Order: sequence, then structure tokens, then C-alpha cells
Amino acid sequence: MDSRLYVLTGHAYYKGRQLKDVIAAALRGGADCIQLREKDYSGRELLEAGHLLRRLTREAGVKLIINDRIDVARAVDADGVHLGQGDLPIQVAREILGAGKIVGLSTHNVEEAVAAERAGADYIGLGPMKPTQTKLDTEPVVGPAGVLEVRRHVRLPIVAIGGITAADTAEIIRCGANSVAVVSAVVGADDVEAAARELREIVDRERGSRV
Ligand code: TZP
Ligand code: MG
Repeated sequence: MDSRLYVLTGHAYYKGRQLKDVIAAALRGGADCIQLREKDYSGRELLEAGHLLRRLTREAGVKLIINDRIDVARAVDADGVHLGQGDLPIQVAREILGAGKIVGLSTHNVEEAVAAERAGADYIGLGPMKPTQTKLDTEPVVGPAGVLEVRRHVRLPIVAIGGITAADTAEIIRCGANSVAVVSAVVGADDVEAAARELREIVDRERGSRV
């Protein structure tokens, strides 16, 4: 699951804009994976948003991942789920979702990253890169130095997350992340499309110049 610009939803940042317009703009700007993550939505609300995102992502030929909720992922035929350390084990998620689905796992250090690879994750989230207002109960900051260390121990795609802006992206990719995952830097931007494009161009440039 080799994404480059992984954009998560976050309705608190929309400033009155509609989910469909915010995500359509992110897709135009070059997001190549969308994650539905809304911690305070009911099952019904997640289902509705999931169907909408499935339509948009399918039209764009982009992956759709659902945070936490394997049932919602199945119901909307998402490409996969993103799990946390306390969620159902990867193998159980695979049994429920069926073959060919993506399972990502949040990790915060080398030990968790190595365990995720052994358990058969398709990619790891790694963070936080910086403190962030979007998730207040984060683990200690891992930072770009943490990416460098984890990169030495796992072959899995690394999706860096947490407080990432355009100013941090080049360094994070140079340290070995495949992708950056963002909420506020894209869905909270005044110009969502331009913000996504800027991040995507940085990732493309840094990955292209990798030795
Ligand atoms: N997991 C670790 S940090 C984070 C998540 C979901 C939030 C990222 O949001 P932002 O606005 O890009 O800092
Ligand atoms: Mg979770």
C-alpha cells in the first residue's frame, strides 16, 4: 500500500464546508489515499460518510481506508481499515474483511513497527511527528529521527503522521517515510486543493531524488 499523500477526514476543520467538497478538492490536489476518521460519529453517520467517500475515491481511482471500524469498512466496500494498538488483531480484521484488503496499524516506536511487520500489516502509521491539536492523547513525539530508526528495522511502507505541514514533509520523506498523512494541513486549509498539491509535489520530488 504505497501511498504518497494520505489525507484523513476531520469535520472539525471544515469551516462550514461539506465533506464531499473538501475531499474532492484534496483528490484534485493529489491525495492518493483517503481515511475516514471521525471519532464522534455514530455508526449511521460513518456509514453515510463512507458511502460518499467510496463514490469519490472510486471515481478518482484512489484508496479508501476506514479508521477503527471493520464493520463500516465491509459495509461500504472500502479498500481496508486502519487499526490502533488496542484494536482487533490484524489477522482477525483480515478474516472479517476477506482477501485482498489493506490493513494498516498505528505504531509509535521500533518495537511496535517490527511487531506490525511480523503480524502482517500492509503498512504502518508512525507518529506523532510533532505535537498536534487534532489528537490530544498522542504518544511521545517520534519525529523524523524516529522515522530514520524505524526505516532501518522494517521494510513495510511507513506513513508518517501527526502535526505534519509542508515545512516538515521533505525531511520526513528523506528520513525514509513513504508517505505523509495529514488532517489539518489539508482539510483545514483555506485552499484545500492547493494545500494537497503542495504536499504531494514535495513527496514526489523527495521520493524521486531518493538514492
Ligand atoms: N494519529 C496520530 S497524530 C493524528 C492521528 C490521527 C492526527 C493528525 O492530524 P494533524 O492535523 O495532521 O496533526
Ligand atoms: Mg484507532
